[in-house]
Formats: sequence, C-alpha cells, structure tokens
Amino acid sequence: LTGLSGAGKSTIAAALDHELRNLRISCAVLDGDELRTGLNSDLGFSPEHRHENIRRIAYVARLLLVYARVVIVAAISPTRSGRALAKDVIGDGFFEVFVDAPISVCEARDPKGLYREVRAGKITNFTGVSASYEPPTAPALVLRTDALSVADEIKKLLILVADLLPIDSNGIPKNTERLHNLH
Ligand code: ADX
Repeated sequence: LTGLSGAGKSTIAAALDHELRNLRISCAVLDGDELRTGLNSDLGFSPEHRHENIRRIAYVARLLLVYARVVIVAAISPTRSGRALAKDVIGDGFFEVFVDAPISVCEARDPKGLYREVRAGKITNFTGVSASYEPPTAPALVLRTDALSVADEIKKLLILVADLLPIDSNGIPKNTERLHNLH
C-alpha cells in the first residue's frame, strides 16, 4: 500500500488483516511507521534513507511470506524505483496498491498532527509538501479513500487477491468444509 501520510494506508492494512484472519488466511502487516520505531529507527527521510527503508521492508516481507499467505505493507514508499525494487524482491504475487487521497484531505485528517508541524516549519522533507511523491503509473488497484468506505476498499482488495487465495472474489472460502474443520 503506497500513498501519502494520512491517505489511509495503516487503516486499510489493519482492516484487511482483520478480514483475512476471519477467513483463516494467515497474514502479517508491515507498517512503515511501526518499523521506524525499531528495525528502521536508524533511518531518516532523505531519498537514500527512504530507499533503504523500502529495501529492508521488502526483504522482511519476503521472509514473512514463508510463514504467511499474505503480507500487507503500509509504507509511503514515495519513489517508483523503490517500489520497483520491492516488486523485484517479492516477484509473482506483488500487488502495488495506490492508497490515494488529495493532499488537502490528508492534511485535513492529519491523524498524527504532522501536517500541522510541517506548516509550522518543524518538519522538513515531508512527503507531498516538501518532498516528492511519485504516484504509481500502473498500480494493480487505486483506492480513493476520500470516496470509498473502508468496507468497500476491503472488498476491492479481496477481489484483487482472490485468485491467489482459497476464497472467491466475494471473500467466501472456496472449501468451506476444510475451514469448518479448523474451528
Ligand atoms: S517512507 O517514505 O520511507 O516510505 P514510511 O512509510 O516508512 O515512509 O514512514 C512515514 C511515516 O513517518 C509517516 O506516516 C509519518 O508518520 C512519519 N514521518 C515523519 N517525518 C516524515 C517526513 N519528513 N516525510 C514523511 N513521513 C514522515
């Protein structure tokens, strides 16, 4: 999930994680914000550090894919080259999803109060304001979070990944008997 700060990436990641778990599909979430408190706490927001951030996240995602059917990554990942690297690392089954909302909407939401700090000059190199964001040119899916409900976004995501999972495009398990036996 790529997009501006405040576009809704973490919200969608958490909701999709919840939905997939309900369907008994193993999944993991890698959230840029969270990883920056630990694994990536040595990184800042220069282009080089953002690239390194995505490189590490991509390799962790690949490791997790040994144990989980789905790995959801929520990170701004502002450059096409960074996302291309992630795609190369993951290979088949990589989906680039553009979590899109106008910056005015992201700024109005301002869930972490960061845009306020940016406007006050306390944060520099902020994506979409003083650092660039390169929108995907051919994303697998675009989610306009100012126009869709989270529930509708999850439906679209399930349709996107259904072919790779034991569910149909409505999120209904293909083999209900096996799933019942798991309860
Ligand atoms: S990325 O650009 O390197 O992919 P990442 O998703 O890991 O970014 O982290 C973005 C989060 O860091 C934002 O949601 C925000 O909470 C915080 N942040 C702090 N400073 C900045 C900044 N200058 N630009 C973007 N995000 C920032």
